[in-house]
Parts: sequence; structure tokens; C-alpha cells
Amino acid sequence: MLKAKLASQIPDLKERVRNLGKNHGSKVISQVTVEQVLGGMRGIKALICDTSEVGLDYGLKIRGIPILELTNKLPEDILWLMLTGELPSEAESKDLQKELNSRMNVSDYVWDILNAFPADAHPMNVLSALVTALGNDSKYRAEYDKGLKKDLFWEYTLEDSLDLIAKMPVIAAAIYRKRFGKGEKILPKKDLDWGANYAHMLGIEGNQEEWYKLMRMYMVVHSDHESGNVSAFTSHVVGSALSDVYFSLAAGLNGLAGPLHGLANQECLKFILETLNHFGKVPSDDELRAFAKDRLDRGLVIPGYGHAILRVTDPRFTASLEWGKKVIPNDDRFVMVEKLFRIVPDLLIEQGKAKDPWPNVDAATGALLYHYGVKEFEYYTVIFSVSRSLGINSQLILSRAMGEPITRPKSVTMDWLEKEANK
Ligand code: CMX
Repeated sequence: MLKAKLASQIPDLKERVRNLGKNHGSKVISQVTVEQVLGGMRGIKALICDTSEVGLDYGLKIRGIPILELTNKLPEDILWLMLTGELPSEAESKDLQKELNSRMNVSDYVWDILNAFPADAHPMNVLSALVTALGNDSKYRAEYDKGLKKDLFWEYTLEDSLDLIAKMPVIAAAIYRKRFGKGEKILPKKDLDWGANYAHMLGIEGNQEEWYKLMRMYMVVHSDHESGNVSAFTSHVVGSALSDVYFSLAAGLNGLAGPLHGLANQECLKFILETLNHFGKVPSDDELRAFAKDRLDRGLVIPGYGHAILRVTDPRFTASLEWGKKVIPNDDRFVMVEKLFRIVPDLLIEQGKAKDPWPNVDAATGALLYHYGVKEFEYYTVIFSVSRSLGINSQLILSRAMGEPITRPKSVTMDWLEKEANK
């Protein structure tokens, strides 16, 4: 059903691209300052992303819908929404779920690679390798090699994306069980939705319904964050060379593994556990303020705070905060999340460096995962990656549908920049 829906929408999308280029190609929509060139291209409008947008004063909207209105949806509904611009009907949602469930089988050579990794490998190293390895079965690449027409690129990209999204929870759960000595892999269940299946395959004990619900919510809120962030942008650039989605997603995930990006959620819980360990209890507000200030004075960042675009509390943080308040208000890790939220913004404002002193998505999720039993924080960015595969793949499919060309901005030398600036 998803393929048919996209096939009905894509001609119109192509037409819009053609018309814009033909009728308005020379219109100026953004200017570039020296500061932006020196400062990570912040704020330059030079990418198209229809799946989602991030407003500095409201945060993430998926196809125009604020993320806090979507937290009760299934992740596969969000995938449908990102690709088509509409939430699926119940029949469409079930059909996509069935489609994903039928693609979860992973070839043995991939498991051989997992088993070849040393026992102490970082889970993100393993995930990146396994995603690349899955590309051996790329349908897009096989067709491209036979001579695929450009108009059909998106169809085989969709095929690969559905395969890859279906297998992400399978390989991610297997990495968890192998890396942290949890025993044999757990097979997916045919009757579970995508997010719940991932929760099931991790093999966490306790209240399964609540755990499944948390995992679905986590998958939804981390699914996309427009296309200028490190992981989505990297995947876009690699995909623009017509590399398949396995290469593209793996490249993006390598960026997500950086501590200023997705690895921050591991760093957040690490910081919370270290603080609890340091004090031997939940510290008082004054103790925590002094501890965090010392960290800032030593030139270290407070993980989970600040953002390149946002200038308000990240609504994705709010989703986790609300969950924690309802379900685990007395858990020490969660009490720390709330305390940090009371203390850190003022400290960052006082320090005067961070443009955004508010918490981002990563500041609270670790405490929730820890409570439900995923205590190995080195694994957290893998969970983030499974979720983000929804958005990155959606972006890659739409980019192929629009026929976007290879990405190739112009670089300049320092000499040129200095001369230009001094003119
Ligand atoms: N703690 C301490 N200092 C911070 C800070 C924080 N949480 N956030 C920003 N700053 C500092 C920067 O390090 C920078 O310092 P220098 O001028 O000495 O280099 C200064 O404030 C200005 O930075 P900025 O313009 O406000 O922030 P950027 O757009 O450059 O970077 C981000 C944004 C997220 C990388 C940064 O806020 C940060 O490092 N935060 C902590 C890590 C984190 O939580 N990352 C997760 C982001 C969400 C995600 O992508 O997953």
C-alpha cells in the first residue's frame, strides 16, 4: 500500500521541483556571512526536507504536526506520515507492519561479522559495520548495475529502506544481547508492531506492556529532526552520490556516534551515574550546582543541554519528562534529571557561552531506559540509531523521488575568505 500511495504522489512532487527550478531558479533565499562559514554553516538555508522541520521556538514537527501530538502513535505510522504527509488508516498501518515483519530475516554472514567483534567493542562500531554488511543484499544496487532508469531509483530505494528498517531492531537487539552477555538472540514475533518487537528482542524482564509502550514512544520522538543535523546531512550527502541506503545510513550513524550528537544520551546517563556515585546519594540542589559549575569551569560540556537550532526546552525532552513524572517519579536517576533541569539552564546562562541553555532530547531518556532495565549506557546510541533509521531512510527515498543531484557545495581558501572579508 505504501508503494502505491507514493507512486500516486511522486509525479506531483517532481512537477513542483521542475516548476520551482524553471520559474524561480535565480531567487535569493539565504545569504552567507563569514561567521556562518566559520561556524558550521549554521542557519544557511540550502537543503530541502519535507519529512520534518525544527523551529527554534517550538521544536520538532513531523509533516507539520508537533511531536507531542504524535507520542501515542506507532513508529510505523510516523514512517508513513513522513513519506506521504498523511497519517495512515488502520488498514494502511497494519499493511506496513506486515510488510516490515516479512523482511526481518538477517543472513548468516551478518551474524558471523557480529561474532567476530572483540568482547569490548563499542556497540556503535558494531552497528555501523552490520548496517554496511547488510548492503550486500541491496536490491537498488543490483538493479543499478543492470542499468536502472532514474525514474525508478526511488522504488528500489524504498525496497532497500523497508528491508533495512525491518532489520534494524533485529541486528540492534542481537548486538545488545551479544555485547552484554544476555544470552542467545531472541527471534521477532510476527504479531508484534515494529517498536514492540525491538523491545521484545532486547529480552528485558518486567512489565512488558509498559516497556513496549516506552519503546514505541522513544522510537517516535527520535525518528527525525529535519535534514541539517550531522547524521541526516551525512546520509544525504552519501546518498546523493547514488550510494545505496545501507552505505548512506551507516555513514550517518557514524556521525550520530559523536558525543556532540547522538552519543550525548550515553554521556548524559554517565554524567548522572558519576554524580550519584560521587555524592553517594542524590545531591542537594546546592551540591549539584557546585558540581556542575566545576564541570563547566573545567571546560567540559553538560551533556543533554544546548542545541544548534532550538532556543526552547526540546519538546522531545518534555515527552520523556512527562513519562518519568508519571511512572518513575522517585527513581534516583530521574530525580537527577529533574534537578538538573532546575539548575543547569541558569548556570549556562550565567556562563554566557551556550546560545541555548535548555535541555535537548538526550537529557532524560537514559534515566527511563535505565529504570526499565537497559543499564548499559554504551548501548543507548544504538537505540537512537534504530529510531533515526525511520527519518533518514524517508529523507533518502524522497530525495531520490525528487531526482536531487549530487551534493557539491563550493569551498574557499582562508586567503580568499580574508581578501573577500577585507574588501
Ligand atoms: N555545556 C557547556 N557548554 C556548552 C553547552 C553545554 N551543554 N552547549 C554549548 N556550549 C558552549 C559550546 O561548547 C561553545 O563553547 P566555545 O565557544 O568555547 O566553543 C559555546 O557554548 C557556543 O555553542 P553554541 O553555539 O551554543 O552551540 P553549538 O550550536 O555550537 O553546538 C551542541 C550545539 C548541541 C553541540 C552543544 O550545545 C553541546 O555541545 N551540547 C552538549 C552535547 C549534547 O547534548 N549534544 C546533543 C544534541 C542533540 C543531538 O544532536 O542529539
